[in-house]
Amino acid sequence: MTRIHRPRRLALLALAGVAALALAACSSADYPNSIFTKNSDTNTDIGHLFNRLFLFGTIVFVLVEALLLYVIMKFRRKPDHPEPEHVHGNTTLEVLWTAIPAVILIFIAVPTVRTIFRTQAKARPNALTVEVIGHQWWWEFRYPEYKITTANELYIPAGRTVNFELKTADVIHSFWIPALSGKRDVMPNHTNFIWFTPDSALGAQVWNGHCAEYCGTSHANMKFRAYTVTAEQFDSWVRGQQAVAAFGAAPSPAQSAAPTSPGDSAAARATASQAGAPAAVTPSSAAGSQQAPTVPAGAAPGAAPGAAGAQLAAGTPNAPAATTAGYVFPVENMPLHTRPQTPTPDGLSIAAGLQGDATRGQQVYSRSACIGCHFINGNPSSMGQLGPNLTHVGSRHTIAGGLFPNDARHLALWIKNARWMKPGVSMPTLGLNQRDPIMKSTVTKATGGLSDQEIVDIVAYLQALK
Ligand code: HEC
Ligand SMILES: [Cu+2]
Repeated sequence: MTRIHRPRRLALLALAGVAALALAACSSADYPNSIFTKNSDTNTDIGHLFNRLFLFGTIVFVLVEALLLYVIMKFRRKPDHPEPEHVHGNTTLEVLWTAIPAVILIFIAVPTVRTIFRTQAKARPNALTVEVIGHQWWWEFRYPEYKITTANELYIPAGRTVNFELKTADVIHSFWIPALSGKRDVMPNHTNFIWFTPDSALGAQVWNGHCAEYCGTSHANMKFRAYTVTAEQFDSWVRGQQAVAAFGAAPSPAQSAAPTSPGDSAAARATASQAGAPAAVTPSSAAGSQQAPTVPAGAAPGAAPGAAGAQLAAGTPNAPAATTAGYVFPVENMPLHTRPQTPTPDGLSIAAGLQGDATRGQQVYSRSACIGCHFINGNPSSMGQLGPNLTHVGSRHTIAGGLFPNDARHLALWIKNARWMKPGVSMPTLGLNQRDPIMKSTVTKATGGLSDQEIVDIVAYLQALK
């Protein structure tokens, strides 16, 4: 009994498995990180190659299995059958089973080698160069052509070939945007390249990027976002990013009326000169009319209430793109799979009801440890190179390697205790009375600890850096 039923049950199981696999392969829309896309020349090429190899493989599999089953059935042992004839060598057969696989290999090798040569070739000379620098555990993106440095958020124009120069500040990482291209290692003391052309039909969309080579404690937290945008949006974004930090927030009424100390008036002057820089603050809409008039400090439309007062409501997104100088991908257009959902540590919080003041925040920031690690174009005291460039941090939608949304609450918690939010980071724990998980000590006033009010002020300043 069982002897008859067992194979049938196995066959049924196998069939169910195949059916499940076939179903799973149905819709690529449900798999936003799938590599099986036609979003770029590279992925289209690799997809063609994959399909072709899969087809050949399937044909060979079906033929071989059919033959096998046929032989098993046809020559199975039957009662009273004589012992079959013993054969030694058959030239025809041997030539055939050498020649057929050789031909199959040629069919596989030619398109494979051709695709390798195509994707490994040098990028077109007119390609957009983006320098990618891997850091433990975040991504730096530089556009040498435009003199832009940003972090964790990559903007690339759809339809133009982008040539990535891959470098690392420390260990080996791997640069990967699955839906747009293959991955490539980022090696110490060596520049690797990878290029692709996002399909011109893509328009403004956002894609997930990952580090694909284990690089230490927070490797899994080393992600980034890639925005494909139209050529016009890209130009507008470039102009916005090239501008000096757009900190045009009006000083609070008390300060603008009568500076109380030389320090205050110096800060106010600094603010005014930054706001007066070309294209620093424009009232333009998202797509950006770039010739919008320069707005003097104190009269920046939209900047006064929005930038000076950071709202600490959970998940408050940045002020809408209306206050930005250049194009920024609209945060509300980000699909769920590109929005960080990382929980924050239980027990890490900021006192409720605090109002941030961007001008005060700029002062606190400019005399804190921050300036030794972060660069802000337009804030002469902030010249550090170790951490992400914060010149336009307010125009980014995520922070910390795509780990958290860039809103007031997450920024404040991050400044308070980055090492608790993301294990292993070199940014120190800075909140007063917070425990630094790496130093295993408590932050005090003497070690530069920041009060919640100071943190909220810094957040208002950072959010004003559109
Ligand atoms: C010892 C160097 C160091 C100091 C000091 C430091 N940071 Fe950082 N900061 C970093 C590094 C490194 C990262 C990236 C961490 C990561 O994502 O893995 C970072 C990330 C950030 C980010 C997220 C940026 C982004 O785009 O992801 C913000 C905002 C930030 N720091 C603000 C501050 C502020 C404000 C201060 C001072 C109160 C400060 N940092 C002090 C090194 C530092
Ligand atoms: Cu990495």
